[in-house]
Amino acid sequence: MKKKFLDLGKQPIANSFLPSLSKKTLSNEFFYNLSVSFDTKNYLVSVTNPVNPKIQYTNKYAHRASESKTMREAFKKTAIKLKKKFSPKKIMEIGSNDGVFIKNFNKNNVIAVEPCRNLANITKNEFKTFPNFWNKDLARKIFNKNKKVDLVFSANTISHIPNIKETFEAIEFCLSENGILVIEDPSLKSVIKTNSYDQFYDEHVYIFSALAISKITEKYKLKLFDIEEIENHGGSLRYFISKKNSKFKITNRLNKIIRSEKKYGLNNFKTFISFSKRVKQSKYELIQLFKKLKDKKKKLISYGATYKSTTVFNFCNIDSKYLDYVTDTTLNKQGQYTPGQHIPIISPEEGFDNSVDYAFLGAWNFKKEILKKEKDFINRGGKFISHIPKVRIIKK
Ligand code: JHZ
Repeated sequence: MKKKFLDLGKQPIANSFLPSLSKKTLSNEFFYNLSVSFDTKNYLVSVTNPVNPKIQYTNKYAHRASESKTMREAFKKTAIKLKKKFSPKKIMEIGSNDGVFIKNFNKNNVIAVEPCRNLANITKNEFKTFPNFWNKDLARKIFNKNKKVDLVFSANTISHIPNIKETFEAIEFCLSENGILVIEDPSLKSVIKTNSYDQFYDEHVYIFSALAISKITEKYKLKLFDIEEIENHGGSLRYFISKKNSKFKITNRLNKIIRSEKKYGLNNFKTFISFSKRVKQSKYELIQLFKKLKDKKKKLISYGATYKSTTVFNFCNIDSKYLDYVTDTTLNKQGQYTPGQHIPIISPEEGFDNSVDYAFLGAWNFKKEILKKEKDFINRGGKFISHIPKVRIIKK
């Protein structure tokens, strides 16, 4: 049974940056009610009413996975590791974005699936790219009885697809006998532990746990046999999945993580109710801090026009009254406005200057990279603010 535990209010599509604030653009802005539920049977946490993927993954999709050094390095490291461990001959990535992962493989061995045309266009000349949504029809188009894949990789994508049954059945269909599926997605335990409620937005239909993925895979003739805790995006899990009757044996570290999730209460509705209370407190504290700084006539901006910030700004009603603008390195976000609260987005070159007193870390998942990069800002007395894991001004 699905039980609702968190209400994040009226939200726009997290990636629907606005090109202008014209009447027409504003009147077309789409909003929906974002709430989050827990399925007591499958231990699955999901957005209660997912949005239609066709309005999310368009030819204007803004996120570029290769925009941060941290992620470029992480994908490279992962590719090397997977090559060494599984020696896959044929590889497919579902949700290949701008090619940050596949570019670490021989182009003749790779198939890319990416429904956002603007992103698929980036990889299509070098890699065999299908500009389609992942489903059974596409799986049948690419593969047949004899042609199968040894490694399916998918980072921050499987959790975005509402139809779990179709997704996993299509993957099971195309895996070779001992082929493996490797998925990376934010970990539910990290989200709850660090109070990162902003990991909930329209695209994150699911926030998975090992408990949930092991139940899901069982249903679709698959087997979760191993897992790794990784640092990506504030704490993610990398799941290793194979066909049910593959040679792979369930590892001790998987059993250990499942035990620790149970101990933490990820199979218990009460855990989510107390999380929801902490989220309300976080909202209150963030608004209080922003108000206090504005009363002192400080200049506040936000650093990184993330999708996560869409949730924070709309949940907490943070607009240009508090934040002068948001800086972001992504070219196609610059010159646009944030979804729902309409804060201008500009380049760091233009906006991250001496006039800034406080910068809210919208991209808190890259805190290490950003603090290292912005030493000058910190040395001249500039301060970063984060709401993760607690609302605070970051001390040096
Ligand atoms: P970042 C997206 O979420 C969407 P977002 C998606 N649904 C998902 O799951 C995750 O990614 C993985 C900028 N930046 O990665 C670049 C700077 O300006 O946290 C990005 O626009 N300066 C697929 O949007 C943004 O911040 C910097 O120094 O929440 C970071 O976005 C750095 C490091 C980043 O993902």
